[in-house]
Amino acid sequence: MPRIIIIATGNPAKFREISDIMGKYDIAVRMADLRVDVREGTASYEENARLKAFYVAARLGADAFGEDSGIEVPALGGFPGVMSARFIEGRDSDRTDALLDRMRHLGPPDRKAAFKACAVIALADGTTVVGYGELNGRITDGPVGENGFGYDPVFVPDGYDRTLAQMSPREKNDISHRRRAIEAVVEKYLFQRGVGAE
Ligand code: ITT
Repeated sequence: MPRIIIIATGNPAKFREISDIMGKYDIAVRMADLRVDVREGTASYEENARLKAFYVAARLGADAFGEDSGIEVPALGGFPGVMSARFIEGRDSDRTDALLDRMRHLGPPDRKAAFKACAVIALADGTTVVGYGELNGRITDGPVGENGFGYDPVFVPDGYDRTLAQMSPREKNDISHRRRAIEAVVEKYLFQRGVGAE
């Protein structure tokens, strides 16, 4: 019987990526069938990931996975960071346009950016494990590509000449911040549970 982890996200695109990335482990994932009603803070990805995971673990009495992520532009002081989903209301494309607008005056050296993710698994016994991931790259002048979600159409990873939205889901999942955070947290989780120890 695989272990079951409930995924505390309201974002179906994120859930698909998490589910694909976790596919290589002997873990079954389910999207939480409740609204993850947490007020996300501004302090850190980890704080928000913990809030989401604990919310679901406490209500469902099961091991739960929460993830918080964002994109950071060093030339803008790390903006939008933890506020990536919320710095203006509207759709993903509105926020992408707003970011491009703020970067209009910036040349190539200042267009460096990084996706960051923190993943937390809250265990039904009240303990937690945490993993981080990062993907470095640059922001384009305009959106290109149809795949993925969020800022994918404006982000080209280092070493590539295509945006994440021009890549297949598998290509993105091979290199993403989310993959790195998930691998880090799941390996600790399995080790702690006495499965797959090195
Ligand atoms: P949940 O909180 O319900 O998990 P969410 O979409 O609100 O879903 P976050 O609060 O973690 O997720 O916000 C993440 C923000 O960063 C959001 O604006 C995303 O579009 C963006 N983001 C994170 N990872 C991304 C990725 O892989 N590709 C594109 N954008 C991403």
